Order: sequence, then C-alpha cells, then structure tokens
Amino acid sequence: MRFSGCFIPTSKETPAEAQIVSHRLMLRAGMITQTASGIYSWLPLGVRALGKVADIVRQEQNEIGANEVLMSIVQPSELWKESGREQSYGEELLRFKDRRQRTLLYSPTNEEQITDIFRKYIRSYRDLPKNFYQIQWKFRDEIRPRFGVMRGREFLMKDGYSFDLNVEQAKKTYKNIFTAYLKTFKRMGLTPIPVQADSGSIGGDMSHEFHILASTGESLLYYDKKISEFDFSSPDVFKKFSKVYAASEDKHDPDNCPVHKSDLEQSRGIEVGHIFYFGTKYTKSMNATVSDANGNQIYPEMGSYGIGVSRLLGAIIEANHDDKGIIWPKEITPYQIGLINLSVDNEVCTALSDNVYQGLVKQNIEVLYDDRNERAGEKMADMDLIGVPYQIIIGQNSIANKTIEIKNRRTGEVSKVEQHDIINVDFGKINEAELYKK
Ligand code: P5A
Repeated sequence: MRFSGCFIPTSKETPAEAQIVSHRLMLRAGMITQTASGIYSWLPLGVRALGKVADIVRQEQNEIGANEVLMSIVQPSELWKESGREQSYGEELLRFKDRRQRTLLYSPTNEEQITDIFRKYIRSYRDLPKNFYQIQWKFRDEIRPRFGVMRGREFLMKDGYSFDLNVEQAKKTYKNIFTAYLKTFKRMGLTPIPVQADSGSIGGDMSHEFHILASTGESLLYYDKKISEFDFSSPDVFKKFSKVYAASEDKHDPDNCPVHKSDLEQSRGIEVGHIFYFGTKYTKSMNATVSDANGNQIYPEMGSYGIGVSRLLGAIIEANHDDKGIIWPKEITPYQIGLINLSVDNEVCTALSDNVYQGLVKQNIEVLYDDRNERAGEKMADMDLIGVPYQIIIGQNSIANKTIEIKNRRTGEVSKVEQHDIINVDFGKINEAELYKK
C-alpha cells in the first residue's frame, strides 16, 4: 500500500485520556479511535493487526477440530431466563426492547445460545464430542471501562464451547484446548502463564486463566518461582503444569497455599484467555439431552473457552514497544516491510523506490510504502511509531553509494545492501525470508 492513499492518522500528541502505553500508541499510530466510553472504532492499521491475531486464533482452533460458527449478536432474553443468568448476570448485561416490547440482549457471552443450537440438532451420543467456536463482538456494560481495548465495553472475543458424553471425555477436551491456547499465544510472540482461576459468572468447577506478565496488568498472580523454568511446549503440558502452583488473586488463598513464602512470586498480568469446565450447568437448566448407548437420556458435559482477541493487541503492544512506538512481532505486524522514500522530489530516488515497491508487491510481501511528500524526519518518526519490523530507507545517499539501507526496528541496527545497478534491484538480498532470517 502507498501511504499517500492510506488512512493512517498518526499523531505526535500524547492523548491525555490514555493511561497506559498500549492505549497511547494505538491512538497515536491511528489504529483505533474512541466512539464512546469503552467503545472503539478500528481504523485500517488496527483492522490489519486485529485480523492477524484472529487468523492465528482461527488456525489453531481449526487445527484441534473445532467448528467455526457465527452466532447472532442479539439474543432473546428468554434463553437467559432458562439458564437463570437473566437475573444473575446483573448490570453488565445490556438489555433493550424491540418494537413488540420483547426484551433482547447484546451478547456478553454465548453459552445459552450454543446450547440452544445444540439441542435443536444433536440427539445421539454418536454425534459427540462436538466443539464450536466463533470470533464475534461482545458487549459488557463494564462499570469501569479503561485502558483502551484492554477493558472495553464492546470487544472482540474468540468464544468456544464443547459438548462431551462424559466427565472423562470433557476433561480431555479441556486439556486439548489448554494446550492449543499455549500454542496460540506463543505464535503471537508472547509468553503466556496459565493460572488456576475462579469460574465467576460462567460457573463450574475447573477454570484457568492465561496471562501475559506486564506491570500494567489488571490482575494479580501468585506462582511458584519454578514456573520460570517451565517448558510450556512439552506435549503433556497440562499434566506437568498441574503440579506447579499458579493462581489468580481470586483463587489464591494465602492461608492454604502449598508453596513456601520464599518460593512464591507475585506479579501483575493481563488476562488474555480464560477457560471453564462447568459440566451440565447449561445442558440441565436448558434441557439439552442426548441418548446414550443404552437409550437413556443424558445431559452432555460442557466447557467454554475464551480468548480476548481485541485485548491481545493491547497486551502485544505492552510487551513490544519502546519510546519511539510499537515494535510488532512479525506474526502480528500490519505490514511486513516499511519502505521510505526520503526524497520524493528526486527522480532517481522515486524510480528506485517504485521499483523496490513493485518488486516486494510481486513477492506478495505486505509493504507500506511511504511515498508522501513529507519531511524525512516526520516519515522516519511515523514508521517507527507504526512499528513495522523492517524499514527499507531510500534517499540521496542510496544513489550516491549504490546502497539500500535496511533498518531493524527492534534493534535499530542498519544494514546496507549494495546495489550494482541501483535501479534494477537484486531482491535476493531484501526479500522477507532473508530479512527475518537474521
Ligand atoms: C469463555 C468463552 C467467557 O466469557 N464464555 C465464552 C467464557 N470468559 S471471560 O473470561 O469472561 O472472557 C474471555 C476473555 O475475553 C476477554 N475479555 C475482555 N476483553 C476486553 N474487554 C473486556 N471488557 C473483556 N472482558 C473479557 C479476556 O481476555 C477474557 O479472558
């Protein structure tokens, strides 16, 4: 994309309302703009990064055989009367009336709705297990929306729901999803810490949260310091992990903690995922049954599994930035390469930049080409703020020295690629694979 044709409203000003760095940078890089308290519109750069997060989540869900659905955002309140949550969910649940005075609600989560779909179609044990997910907008009328997309009222979630024939199978499903979550966050360049958690309004008796450590995190975590040596990529990670103590603030009981005080660490974290096993809570209350092998009607065992897709953008930026701006991990970056033409008035510079641009586009590399007629300093500052991992910088020096400069955004290191023929660029040296190999 040519920057001149993009809508990327960057800003030098530090927004007064933004208390944490990820919120400030998302606003300054022109990724999001506030619509109302806790409600944001996503601008083109934000949409691209959000899409990258969603793609990884989707691939890992498909990998474990989950079925993607897209449930309506608006639900009838009757479904929530059946489960009892219409009352218990409280003020966070946004309700409204349609023209026939029926009460509708904007989904904060969808356990009831998926159970309703399940009971309409699935009647036999032979159809189990089943695992569903969606990537869909939620609304929760949070009492204190803050930190931008971290705690919004409207936010994007991956919510998954599983149905199994018995407790044993359901626990196996839970463990598979636990493992898939670790892999999902790892692919985003993050180091997730799973902790035992409280089930809250979802209900149930087994629950884990996944956290990214950050001083700005809203949650307080307690864990055995051994966890820093833990190998989260081992195949039986759940079993191994169950032996190490790690708990959220709500779950941690200082009087009954199995870890000695001297071995107990305390840190703040951003909750990017939360999974629940709650058995028959919804299948029973909503009378969703299947027949078992003996022809008896039984209630399937359920779990639900959430990833904060929009919150993850905040968490990723909290973990990857410096005083100049964002430093995207390559898996999430909205563009793989930034190309800056420092002298648009110089014909040779522009011809060279255009050539490089077209060459990269031909290789299907997502490139943001700053062809704007702006001051060099401004263009470099914008590219640093936006945080594209590699910048190709072309200016009068490139012509004089027959070199193209490639800057690594994270290290600031500049490497020079020599060109024998300055206009006909040798892309062997500046393609994406070469750059990211370093
Ligand atoms: C699990 C999926 C649930 O809602 N029902 C369906 C279960 N769990 S949860 O913990 O309440 O939410 C799942 C994840 O969504 C993110 N999240 C938020 N992100 C931004 N703003 C919010 N206000 C917000 N609330 C929850 C979190 O990442 C959470 O782990």
